[in-house]
Amino acid sequence: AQDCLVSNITVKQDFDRMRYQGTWYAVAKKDPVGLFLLDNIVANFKVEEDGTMTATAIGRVIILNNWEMCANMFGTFEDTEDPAKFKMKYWGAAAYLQTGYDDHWIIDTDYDNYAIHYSCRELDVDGTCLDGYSFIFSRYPDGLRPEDQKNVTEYKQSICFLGKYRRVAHTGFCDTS
Ligand code: FEN
Repeated sequence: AQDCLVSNITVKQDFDRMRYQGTWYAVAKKDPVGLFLLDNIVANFKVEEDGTMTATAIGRVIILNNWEMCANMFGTFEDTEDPAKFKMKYWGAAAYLQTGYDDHWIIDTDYDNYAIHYSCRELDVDGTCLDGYSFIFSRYPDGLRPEDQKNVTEYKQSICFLGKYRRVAHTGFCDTS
């Protein structure tokens, strides 16, 4: 949305959760305020037998005393009237990890190569997003295909997060946990 109103952000038409299943590598992220995953972020989506979408995510965090850990996170998705807009309950395998309840919107995906995820946690008084986060996911750990980059950049702009992303490194830190 040109006006950056969250209510005007468009999401993937006829989102197909079956095709979205499997592994997605975070290649870029826009962070929210507060605690989050640092890097080496890999998500895995699944559709359960009753049709519910669930996901796991792993990522590096630094806890107290500068201790590096891999956080194992779990999410369950509640459907809404829009098939590409979910509410996600999430929690961590370890008790020190924060739990939460976030919007989870799929802005665009071709299912086979890239996906743009969006979550606004707090609306500003003017209807723009005051605190939110976003992931650019790729089916490949090495990043997006060159032919998808222009498309993804346009969608970053459409959610008013262009220029706010950082690359997500994949160093192998969380590959064996
Ligand atoms: C998402 C898609 C797949 C499922 C899930 C996703 C979201 C994950 C979130 C993770 C939050 C992590 C936190 C970490 C934390 C969208 C990838 C579930 C929203 C909040 C610390 C850091 C330091 C410390 C304690 C805790 O709690 N980190 O001392």
